Amino acid sequence: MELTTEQFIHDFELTLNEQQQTILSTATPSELFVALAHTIRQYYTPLWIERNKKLQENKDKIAYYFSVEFLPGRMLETNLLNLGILDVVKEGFAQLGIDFTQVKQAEHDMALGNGGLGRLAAAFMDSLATTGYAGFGNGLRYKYGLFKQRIVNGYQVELPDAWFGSIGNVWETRKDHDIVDVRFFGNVYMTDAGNGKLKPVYSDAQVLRAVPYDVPQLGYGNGVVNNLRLWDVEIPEEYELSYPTIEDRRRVEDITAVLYPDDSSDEGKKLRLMQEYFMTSAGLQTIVKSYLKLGLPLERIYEKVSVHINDTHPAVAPAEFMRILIDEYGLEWDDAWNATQKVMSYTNHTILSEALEKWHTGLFAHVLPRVYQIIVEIDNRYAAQMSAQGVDYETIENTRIVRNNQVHMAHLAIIGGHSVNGVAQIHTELLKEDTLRDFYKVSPEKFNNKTNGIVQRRWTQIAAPGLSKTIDKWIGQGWRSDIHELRKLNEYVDNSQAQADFWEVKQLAKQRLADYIEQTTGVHVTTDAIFDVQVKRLHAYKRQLLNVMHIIKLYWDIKDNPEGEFTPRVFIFGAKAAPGYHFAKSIIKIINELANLINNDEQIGDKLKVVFLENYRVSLAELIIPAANVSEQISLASKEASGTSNMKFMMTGAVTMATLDGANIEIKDEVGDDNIVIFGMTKDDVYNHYATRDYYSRGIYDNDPVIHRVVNTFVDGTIPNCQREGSEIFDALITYNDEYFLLQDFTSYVEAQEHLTQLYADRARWMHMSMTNIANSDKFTSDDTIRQYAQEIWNLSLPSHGKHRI
Ligand code: F58
Repeated sequence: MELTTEQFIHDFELTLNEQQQTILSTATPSELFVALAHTIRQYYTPLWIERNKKLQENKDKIAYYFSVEFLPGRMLETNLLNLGILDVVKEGFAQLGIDFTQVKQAEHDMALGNGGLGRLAAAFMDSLATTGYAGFGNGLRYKYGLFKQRIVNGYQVELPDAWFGSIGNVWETRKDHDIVDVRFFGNVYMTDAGNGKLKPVYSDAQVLRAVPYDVPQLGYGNGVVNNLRLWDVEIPEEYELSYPTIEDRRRVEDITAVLYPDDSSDEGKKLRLMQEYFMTSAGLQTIVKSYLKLGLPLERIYEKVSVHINDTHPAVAPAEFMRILIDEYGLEWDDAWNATQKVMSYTNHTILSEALEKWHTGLFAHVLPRVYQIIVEIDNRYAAQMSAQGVDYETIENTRIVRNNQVHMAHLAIIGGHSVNGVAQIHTELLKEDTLRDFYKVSPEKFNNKTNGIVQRRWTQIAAPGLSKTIDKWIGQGWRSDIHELRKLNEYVDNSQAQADFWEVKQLAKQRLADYIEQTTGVHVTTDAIFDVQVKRLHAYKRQLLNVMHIIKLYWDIKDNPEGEFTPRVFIFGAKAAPGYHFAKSIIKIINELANLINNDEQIGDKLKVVFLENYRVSLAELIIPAANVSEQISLASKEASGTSNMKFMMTGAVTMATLDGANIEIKDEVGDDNIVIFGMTKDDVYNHYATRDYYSRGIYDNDPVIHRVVNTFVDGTIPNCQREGSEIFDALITYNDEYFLLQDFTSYVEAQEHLTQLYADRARWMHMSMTNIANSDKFTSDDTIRQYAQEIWNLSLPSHGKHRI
C-alpha cells in the first residue's frame, strides 16, 4: 500500500491517543505496540472485507487447512513487511524517537504449536496469501501456547505460556455470526425421519458452543488477506445450569486451555480427542453453511471446497463431514461419500507408526457416539469394497479403520480422502515402502510428495536485514519478490569482494547473538569461533546426543594436548523436551552440566564453549539462525520426515552438517556434494540392520578406544552433578543397544567435523560454500510448496480479483 511517513505518524499518534488514551512521552513499549497494531488493522481491514466479498461473489474454490497447531511467532513485522510499509513505519518511529526493536519485542510469540509441523502450518498461511490462493486456516485458540522453558540447575522447568498476557491477541476478531454448537457424549439412536430415511436422536449429550476468532493472513505485496480461524469454547447460556461450579466450567474451558505439548507419542487422552473433534466439527459446520450461501447443490461441494488434514489430529474430518451431510442435510450415503473423498486430503509428518494416532474404540464411542457409528459404517463398506475388488484378506485387515479395538485415524484420513502426501522425497518413499505400504498397494494414485518449505521473507528480510541488504548490493532487489532470482548470486560466490561482504554480515549477526548469549547466560563467546548450532525439539532420533559426544571428544583432545592447534568452536543448542519425555530431559541436563564444565575450564578458554539457550521459539530462532556457521542436521537416516530449520540455515549462509535424511538430501541436490558435509549411514544401511538384527553397540564400545572414553565420560564423574542422567545415557547407548545408532555413526561424524574445520580455515573456500547455499535455497520457498498443494491436491485456481504475484 502507498503510505507516507507523515500520514503514518498522524494515524499512529491518533490511535495512540484515542485507543490507548496515552501520549508518546509516557507510553510503554507494550502500549506503543498495541497502538501500532491497531493502526495496521485500520490499513488492512478494508482489504480483508473486500477479499471476502469478492470470493463470495465469484464463488471461488477455497481450501481449508485444518491443523491443531499454528506457530506464527510474532506477527507485527510480517504484517508490516507484507503490507509494504515496514520501512515507512521504521522511518516514522525513528522520527518520533521510538525504538522499533523494543516495540516489536513487546509482542508475545503466538506459539500455538510444538515445532516443525506447527511452523509449517503458519508458513503455509503466509504463502497462501502471498501466492493469492484462497486458503484459510482452521485451528484452536489455546489460552496457553507451548510451555515456556526455564533452565534451573541444568534441568528443564516448564512454565505456562500465558501468551494473551495483559494485551490479548491484537490481531484477532471475534465472529459471533459464525458461532456453532458441537456435541459430545450421550446416547444416540436412529429413528424414522418420516421421509423413508433415518435420523439420529440424541439424549444426554453435552452441547458446547464454538466461537470463532479470525486472524488475518496478509499476502506479500499483493493486497490479499486470507483468514486463520481459531475456535474457542463457551458454555451455551441455555445449558449454564448444568455447570454450577467453577470446576464444572473449568472442565469445559480445558478444551481450548492448552496446546498438547507431547511430540513423543500419542497418549490416549480424552481431552485431546475432544480438542480435535471440537475444532474439526466447528470448522466443517461453518464451511458447509458458507458453501450453501452460494446456492449450489450440496453433493457438489467438492467443486468449491477442499479440506486438508494436517497430520492425524484433525483426521476425524471425513467421518464428521459425512455426519453433517447425511444427518443435518439429508444427503444419501453415496453422494455424501463421493463428496467427502473429493474434499479431503491428508499430510503425514512422520514415519514413526507409534506417533500415528489411534483411539480405543470404547473411549471413542463414549466421546463421539454418532461419529463412531459412521466410522464403523465407513469401515465395513471399505472392507466389502476391497474384498469385491479381490484385495487379499491380510491387506484389507491391515488397512481397516477399526482394528483390534482401536480407531486408526491415519487410515480414516487415507480412506476418506483422495490424497496422501509425505513432506520430503525420502519420506514419501518410506511411506510407500514401509509405513503405509498396504495403502500404497491398494491406492497408489493417492500418494504424492510435497517437500516442505519456509517463508523466505521471515528468515531473510525480517530475521536477517543486514544479509538482505548485502544480497541487494550484489544482485539487486528482485529476489525479495521473486526468490528464484537468488540464483544470480551463484555468479559471485568466488568474488573476493562479495565474499568479504557476506563474511562481514555474518560476523555482525554472530556478534548480536554473542551479546545475547552473554546477557542471558553470562558466557562470553568470541565471533572468531565457528558458531555450530543445533536448534530443534529434543528427541532421541534427532541425536543431539551425537553432537554432545563429539563435544566430549573435543574436550578430551584439548585436555590431552592443551598447546595444540585448535579452531575455536561455540556449540549452541536450543531445544524443548516434551514434559513427559524423561530421556530427552536428561539430555538437556547433560548439555548444561557439560557446558558448565567446559565453559569454566581455563585451560579450554575460548577454544570451546557450549551454550544452551533456554526457551527456543520462533523469535529466538530469528536471532540464532542468521548467526550460524554450521547447521547440525544429524538425525538417524530415515527418521526425520523433512526438517525445515535445515532450509532456514541454508538460506542464511550456514553450511549443513548432515545425514542423508529428510530434506537434507534435497539440499545436497541443490548445492552439490562440495557445499555440504555428509556423514553416516543411509536409510538402506539402517533398514539392513533392522532386517539382519546385527547391530551390537557394545562391540563398538569395547573395541574403539575413542568411543569407549567418550561414553565413559557420561558415568565416570568427569561431568559433575549428573550421575543419574549419565547412567541413563550410558544404558541407552550400551545396555539397550543404542536404538539410534550413535556409536555406529560417531566415527564418520567426527571425520566429517574435522573436514569441516579444515574447510572453515580456508576462508575463500568456506565463503564459496556459504554463498552457494544462499544462492540455491530458492527451491525451499513455501510459496512454491503451496502452489503445488493448490494445483495438484486442492485443484484451486487463482481468484480472478486482486493483483497476484506469481
Ligand atoms: C515434524 N513433525 C517432523 N510433529 O518431525 C519434521 O521432520 C517436519 O519437517 C515437520 O513436521 C513439518 O513437516 C512435528 O513437528 C509434531 O510436533 C507433532 C505435535 C503433536 C504430537 C505429535 C508430533
